[in-house]
Amino acid sequence: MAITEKVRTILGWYESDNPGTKGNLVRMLMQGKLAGTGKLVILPVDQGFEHGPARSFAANPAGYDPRYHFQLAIDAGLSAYAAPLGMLEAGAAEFAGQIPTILKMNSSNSLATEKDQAVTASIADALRLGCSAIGFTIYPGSEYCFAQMEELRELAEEAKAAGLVVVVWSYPRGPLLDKAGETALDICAYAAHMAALAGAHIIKVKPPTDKLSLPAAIKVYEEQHIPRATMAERIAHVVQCCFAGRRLVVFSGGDNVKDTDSFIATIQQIADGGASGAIVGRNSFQRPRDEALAMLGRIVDIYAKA
Ligand code: FBP
Repeated sequence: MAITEKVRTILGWYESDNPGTKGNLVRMLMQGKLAGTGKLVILPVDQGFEHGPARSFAANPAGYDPRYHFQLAIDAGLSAYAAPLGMLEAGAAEFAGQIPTILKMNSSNSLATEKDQAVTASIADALRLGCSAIGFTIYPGSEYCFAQMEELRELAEEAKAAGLVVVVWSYPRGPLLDKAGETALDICAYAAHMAALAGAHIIKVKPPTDKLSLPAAIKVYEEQHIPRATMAERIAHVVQCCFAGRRLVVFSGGDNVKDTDSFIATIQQIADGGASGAIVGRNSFQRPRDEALAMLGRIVDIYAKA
């Protein structure tokens, strides 16, 4: 399929990348129902590590089977499917070539007391499994953030040399930040910017609230009247902080929201702010399959029109 002008423009943002990496970006941007639009909807299923199996899959037990998620992403016409090593190994051959995959390279878990992550896969794994991208989480603000950034540097260098795309989950947490601080606008924008600086092709952050956290930043946000009253304004600011919109920035879904209409309304506001797309895990796979497909269809429609 010929790429669209929109996809060509996006490829132009990534000036230093080799044909392999650009080809893998194209694979994601030309996949599924959003092919050619420059937008992405991704299914992430790494919550088994992050939150444990029952918290992740008991609500919809079909999700205990890794193959369920490949099929869900394919049937919903999504752009890519992201998961840790074992999940991808359990379906990589059966679904080969049907959906671009992102190998989640590091994970935390709810039993750990430290805000850190273990690297649980390699670039060789990503290539062996035919992945388009690696995914890596950093926790800006944690005591371990420098080590995490250094791990990312090494893996990103290797991934780019091998022609893979680098997706960075940038989730602020640590002693300086309470729960409200983790999603405050200045912190979210800062975390997204650091992911861009670390060389991410695709940046993944949580949708920001209208709170501000760092005293030195609050002063600037207020003096410069940076708009933040609406979700769309806040998203626009985060996107601007990622090289003036010259990086793909996708926003995560969060806990399962029972009221689908209010969840969809939030996604609409995020899209209105200029997001590159959505990466929605629990809100997808914790719903019964029919409901999940209907809801993902609504998200895809929003981005198709954005
Ligand atoms: P969700 O849509 O389920 O929030 O998934 C997005 C995600 O980034 C996952 O990849 C990750 O496991 C999870 O959020 C982390 O959530 P939290 O920070 O709430 O533990």
